[in-house]
Amino acid sequence: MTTKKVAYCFAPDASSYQLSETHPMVPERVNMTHELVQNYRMFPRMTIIKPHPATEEQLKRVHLPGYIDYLKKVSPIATLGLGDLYPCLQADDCPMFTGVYDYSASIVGASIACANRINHGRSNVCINWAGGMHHAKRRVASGFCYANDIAAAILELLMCHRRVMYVDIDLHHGDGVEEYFYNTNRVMTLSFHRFGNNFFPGTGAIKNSGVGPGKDYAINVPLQKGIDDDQYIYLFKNILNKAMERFQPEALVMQMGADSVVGDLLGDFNLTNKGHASCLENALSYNLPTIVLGGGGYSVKNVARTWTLETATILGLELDNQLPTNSYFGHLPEDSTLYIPPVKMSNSNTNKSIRKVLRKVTEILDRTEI
Ligand code: ZLS
Ligand code: CA
Ligand code: ZN
Repeated sequence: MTTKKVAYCFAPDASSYQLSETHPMVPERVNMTHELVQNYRMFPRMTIIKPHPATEEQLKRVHLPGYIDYLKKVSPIATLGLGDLYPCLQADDCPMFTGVYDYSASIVGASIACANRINHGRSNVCINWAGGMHHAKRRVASGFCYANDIAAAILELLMCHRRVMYVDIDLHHGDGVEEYFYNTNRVMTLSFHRFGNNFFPGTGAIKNSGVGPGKDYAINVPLQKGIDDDQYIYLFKNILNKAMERFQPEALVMQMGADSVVGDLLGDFNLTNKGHASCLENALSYNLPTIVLGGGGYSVKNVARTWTLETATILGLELDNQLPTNSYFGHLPEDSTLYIPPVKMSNSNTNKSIRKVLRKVTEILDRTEI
């Protein structure tokens, strides 16, 4: 049984926006998760927090002031889906939309609220499923991410913690977060991601492992299509264990992008949501103060299933496979269950290639000193 003090940060305003008519990023998935978590009766077991939006000053700690001014200025008049008329935003992936500033500020505000709870020792684990926007850069939006809530939360944690570990199991490389902390040894970034053939964002090779004092503190784990639970969990546990041993962090930030789960609209991994959640369970076993964030995830019902299961994992609860009644899932058999099974598909990762990745990453970690 868990004895962790858990806080759940929820900003309803962050989930009410639409990036464009056809955009795969659907903020509503956070409301779906919220309703399932509520209907599984988990709320009495956590402190529910309604965060404030980030202030302009807080946003400008992680972004170029001109970029934030620009987001604020265009935000009220932007038309749905006219992204390519604007600079700083990457065409189709990051369209300008009405409320883009408020949307970004509320996500960042929620992740900062998590960091503050951790800093004051009020919670051991703090959740923000709307967060995890790992591609946003100092001066530009990228990959569906407008403001980097993760970098903002890590900066806050660094005020009270000597070393912060960042672990990213989103399907995509956590390039934005890596870039913010690429030259420091106070943050270790560890991303597992689909890599090769220019798969977005194209960065995250093993050999790119940091610069200056940050050399060997940016850890990348490139993977191919079809990876299964056994291979992923094997790599995750062994790499995290080694990283924890070498780096001895005082706080942990988990990016739980659910696009690495089987059946994702943009992904082709074969992880079940139980496998995905077991990575979180393993990370929590280090008993560090931890922020748990969302991220990608484009088959929205699977995202809600995964983050609901993970909320239960944090609370140390077992959930019934039968989903409780809710307003998003219908009555079809495939809509009635929580657990997502693997599928039969080709797997381009061999056990040999997995062992090779582990060996190369271990070589880098073995060079780190604290
Ligand atoms: O990690 O692959 C790309 C860039 C492009 C190809 C797609 N076109 C539209 C733009 C240029 C090279 N972008 C990726 C971004 C993936 C971001 C992942 C975010 C995260 O999960 C964290 C939250 C991409 N893959 C798929 C799309 N973009 C994409 C698919 C469908 C659409 C609709 C809306 C927009 C245009 C049509 C779009 C993008
Ligand atoms: Ca990742
Ligand atoms: Zn992703």
